[in-house]
Amino acid sequence: MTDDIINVDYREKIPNNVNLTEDRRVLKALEGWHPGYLDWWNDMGPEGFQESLVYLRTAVSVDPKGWAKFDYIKMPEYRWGILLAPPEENRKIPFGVHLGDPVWQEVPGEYRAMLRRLVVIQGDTEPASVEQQRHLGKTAPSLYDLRNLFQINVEEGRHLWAMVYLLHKYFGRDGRDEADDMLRRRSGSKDAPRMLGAFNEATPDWLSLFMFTFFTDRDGKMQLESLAQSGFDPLSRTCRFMLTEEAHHMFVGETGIGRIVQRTCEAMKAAGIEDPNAIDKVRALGVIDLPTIQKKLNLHYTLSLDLFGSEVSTNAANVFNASLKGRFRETSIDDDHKLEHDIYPVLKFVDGAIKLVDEPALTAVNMRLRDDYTRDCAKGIERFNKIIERLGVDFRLALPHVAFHRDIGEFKGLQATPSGVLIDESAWAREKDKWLPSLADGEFIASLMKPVSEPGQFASWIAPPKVGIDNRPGDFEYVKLAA
Ligand code: BYC
Ligand code: FE
Ligand code: FE
Repeated sequence: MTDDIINVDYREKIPNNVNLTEDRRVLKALEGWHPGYLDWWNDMGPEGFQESLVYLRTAVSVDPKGWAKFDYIKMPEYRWGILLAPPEENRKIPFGVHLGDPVWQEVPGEYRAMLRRLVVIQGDTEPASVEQQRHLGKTAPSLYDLRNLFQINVEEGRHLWAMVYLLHKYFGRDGRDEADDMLRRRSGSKDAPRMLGAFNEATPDWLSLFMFTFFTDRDGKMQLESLAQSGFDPLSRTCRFMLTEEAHHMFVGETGIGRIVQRTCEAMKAAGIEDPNAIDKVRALGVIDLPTIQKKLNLHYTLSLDLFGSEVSTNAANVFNASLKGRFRETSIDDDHKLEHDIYPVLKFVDGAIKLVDEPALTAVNMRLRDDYTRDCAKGIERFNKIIERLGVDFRLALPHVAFHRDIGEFKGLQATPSGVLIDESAWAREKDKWLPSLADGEFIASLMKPVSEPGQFASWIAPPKVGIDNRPGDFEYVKLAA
């Protein structure tokens, strides 16, 4: 592999490993888009911290063994780059009607619209998350957590660049228009909302942030894994590098929730509280009670389930057939990779009951990806349960049933309990505050959200991390706040 593919050229205004200097048309188009991006970052990026020095990693290579460099940097000066994982030699299309053909380096004309739609939807989520999280800096439980939030934010900004590069390079004029629209839509806006449901929801507090990065960034992982299988090689290579960054986002979610759970259990034990449902007593300790953590989990898991689209979907069948978007770990699945005759069991609402129904596997690829996602989530939940068990508290967190609180697909418009029992509207209205965060829960959590900005100090409701970022000591000043 030559060095100019592995290493990133930082002498350029737009760092990249795609040889932009020799691609005048795309370079000019991106330079035209850049000022609008910076305006967007300044308007919609982390509020109140644009002048702070943040200890951030920047990707300087795409070598899996060492691609990041850590340094203090002001976020608006972050070097957002265009980085594609190295090409795999002689890569063949791993699924769909083009199975076995050499991968495409250009967009096949017949699939242009379909592919553009995938790139636009993927791209739209990235700035959306930055917008959703822009207020959280003001209530960070520590400088360590503040830094992690900002690391995620700048990398989601880079993920937007990744998709915008594809739009400018491969989709001509309409690609340029789509890239401009990415900076025009706003999370939660009435007139120009972001495209997918979960990306228009609020992220009001840090428990929500950790749930979001655990559940919604994990949808990102699953979707990127599927797109990394694409027969369109530039998309595949882009997604492969994004996945290396995604791992950190999920780490922040998982350790964040784990540290909150740990702190709550430790505080309960120290105070001699045995009953996890003694909510007022637990809250009086300045920690978040486990039932409230369960409610937040219910909310963010189900919002993220909706991101997989309908269980049975012709859109999904078409993009699979066209060899544009594959399945999770496509190449390790033992089947024909065309799904001409296979079936897949789909949980559906039939004759008033929830039943498993065999569907053509081709139309059920969304369902399959969602099942893979659920398994991945469940493993994480078990790791939380280990913490609770180790600290001797009698409580288990669990994923709710997939029919609970859904707005997309088979269970849209129905009401079900977290264990999957169908109920009517009035029962739902009566009970829902037991299952989803209520106004009062939100107010309680908000009352805990006081910023902590002494190096090495943490808010009452969260345990310190086991290790620092980049092996830094516990009292490291991850963010130097501007005076
Ligand atoms: N909200 O056949 P259907 C990430 C629409 S996250 C609103 O059911 P399809 C990240 C759908 O667009 C990963 N609308 O589903 C995480 C369609 O509308 P049109 C993001 C929805 O198309 C954290 C209609 O319903 N990447 O990276 O098979 C931080 C019928 O669609 C929703 C991707 O999603 C919804 N939830 O699947 C930062 C990958 N669901 O076209 C970043 C690219 C469906 O009829 N996207 N609809 O008007 C896709 O592969 C697919 O578009 C989806 C939907 C899986 C999202
Ligand atoms: Fe992302
Ligand atoms: Fe992410």
